[in-house]
Amino acid sequence: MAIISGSRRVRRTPFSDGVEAAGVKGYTVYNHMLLPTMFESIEDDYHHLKNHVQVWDVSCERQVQVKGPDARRLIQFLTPRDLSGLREDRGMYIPVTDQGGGMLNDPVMLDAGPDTYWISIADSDFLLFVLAVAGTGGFDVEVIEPDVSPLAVQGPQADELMGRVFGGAVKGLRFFGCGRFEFEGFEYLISRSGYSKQGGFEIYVEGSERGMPLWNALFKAGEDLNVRAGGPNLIERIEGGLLSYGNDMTRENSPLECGLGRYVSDNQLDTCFGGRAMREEREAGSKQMIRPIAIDGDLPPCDRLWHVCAGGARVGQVTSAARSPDFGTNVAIGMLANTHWDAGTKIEVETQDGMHAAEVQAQFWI
Ligand code: THG
Repeated sequence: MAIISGSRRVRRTPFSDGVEAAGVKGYTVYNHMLLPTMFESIEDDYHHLKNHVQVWDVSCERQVQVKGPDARRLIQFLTPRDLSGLREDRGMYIPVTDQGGGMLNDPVMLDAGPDTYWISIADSDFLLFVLAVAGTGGFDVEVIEPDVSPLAVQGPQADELMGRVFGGAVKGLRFFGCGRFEFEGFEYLISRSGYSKQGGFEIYVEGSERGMPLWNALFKAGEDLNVRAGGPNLIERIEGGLLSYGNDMTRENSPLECGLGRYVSDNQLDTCFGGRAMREEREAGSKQMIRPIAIDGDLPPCDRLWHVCAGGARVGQVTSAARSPDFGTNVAIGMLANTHWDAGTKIEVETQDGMHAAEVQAQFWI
């Protein structure tokens, strides 16, 4: 593919200078912002992520800040996940749907202070939706995109590196736990989370001017750990079954079809947006579901939707696929009809280069 032309619409991030100095080789655009996807090669970055530690510019995980007396009530209206367990020291993954139960976004939400929540969004114009619901629903809230840019530290040496920069206490965070930790006189909100299965943290950097000093400090402190710049890795996230909104799921899909049923709470379905549709689907059973799929042969890049066929009929689609060095097969994420979603089912995948034999897996490669 050709290079991306920069402009104010395709926004730079507070870390873009560092990303460029580190030799970024590939970008995608996410929430109208640059997201680095490749430094050495997808495979080299993959091995490095699994063995060392990487610093990721995930500024494109923009925050929708909802603040005010009705903030909590508004967010509970927007998600089917029961938020009664929300604590200020824990983030929560919350699916959000339209009125018909179609996925609009799958963000992470955090308590960012008194009556203030940050919704760390996937790639859809979620701010517009929240603004409209808040305004027409009479919720007493202010909705903005604050100057906050997540910086992720991922990989087996993430604890060591973060401890060096923010102090050892940060290593005490549990999965999705969060707290404030100091660096150069400012307290950063940090959570143990991130878009990989290798473990790590996300630092919510408030104030663009703080971006490069923190970036540089992490690289300096991690020199002997072989720290590198990285980004969400295609192969690693498919192995781990991490879904990408807009790609593996869209408004065409419900949270249940996406395998996110554990975040759809029965006690919210009478009151939340899209609840009736989700209840009906839960009672009737889903017609299709996200499944892990192993595909044979040499694959072209999965840069479009691939049809899945069986016995001459279409039974689903594959939306992410890559060769996995560690598992010696092509790993893939697909949406399969209930007639063909059982583990062990043989299917065929139609790529731009032809048909490939494939098999439904019992679980992702974790
Ligand atoms: N971190 C932050 N914001 C984000 C993402 C992130 N916004 C965009 C995108 N990623 C949102 N999508 C996801 C998808 C999966 C997860 C987080 C955000 C995730 N899932 C855990 C898993 O599948 O293992 C389970 C989470 C749970 O059980 O609560 O981490 O990565 N800030």
